[in-house]
Amino acid sequence: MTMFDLDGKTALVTGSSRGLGRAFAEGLALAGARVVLNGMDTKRLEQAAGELRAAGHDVLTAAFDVTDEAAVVAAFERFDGEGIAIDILVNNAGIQFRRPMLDLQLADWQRVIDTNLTAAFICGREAARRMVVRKSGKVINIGSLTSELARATVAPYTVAKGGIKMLTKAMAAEWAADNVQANAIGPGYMLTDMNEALIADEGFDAWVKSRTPARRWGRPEELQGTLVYLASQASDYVNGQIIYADGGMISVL
Ligand code: GCO
Repeated sequence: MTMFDLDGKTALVTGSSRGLGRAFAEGLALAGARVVLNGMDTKRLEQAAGELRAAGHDVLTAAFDVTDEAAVVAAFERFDGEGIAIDILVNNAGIQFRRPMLDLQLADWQRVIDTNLTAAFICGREAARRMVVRKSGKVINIGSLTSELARATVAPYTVAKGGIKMLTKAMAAEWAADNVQANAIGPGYMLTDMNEALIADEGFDAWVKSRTPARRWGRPEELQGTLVYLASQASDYVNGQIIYADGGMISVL
């Protein structure tokens, strides 16, 4: 089963001081990767790093704003200078902003698009510039059920996640020939702090449980296996795909 082994690989996970990103970093570390945690809150970032190091994992931190092109370029130049080759990039950083479009300000629309979509392009470009030279790399973008289906009040998130699905295909189109595989994961409704308000809403909670064949919310750690698969040799001939880990929600009416 060495095809899933990430020993000797270094993975950068954006937005990984909490939520799904934290679970993704842990999953890659459990498979043997050195992980680079990213976030804007250095206190939270160091706390997450300390927890993973206490569990015996090899962890670095890189605090930069994924929406700031200059900061991303500088971060990758730092990695170059320190001899850190990013073998696996997980474009996870994302925000949610729930508001009907009729009441939505352009600035709020733009903030979500910048963080959830454009940042994946910027970080993907910087990582791939190095991966294509090494003729090896894995890019895993984090989509959503809203990569396929819309829900009222989350338009910018939905548009960004739909873009993530197509950005993944575009990355495959341009980078697969250099042995860089770009794929995506579409999480279902997961028990994360971003969904706290939804989980606490009895009506929404009942809807998720009735609409999901598994009849429950997902746990972040339940995404780790899909991520390790897409980050490992096991998926070397898989390109441009989005794998839904959603309890079956996207597959049924
Ligand atoms: C929402 C939720 C969703 C989920 C997830 C579903 O407001 O509907 O935040 O967007 O988080 O993206 O795949």
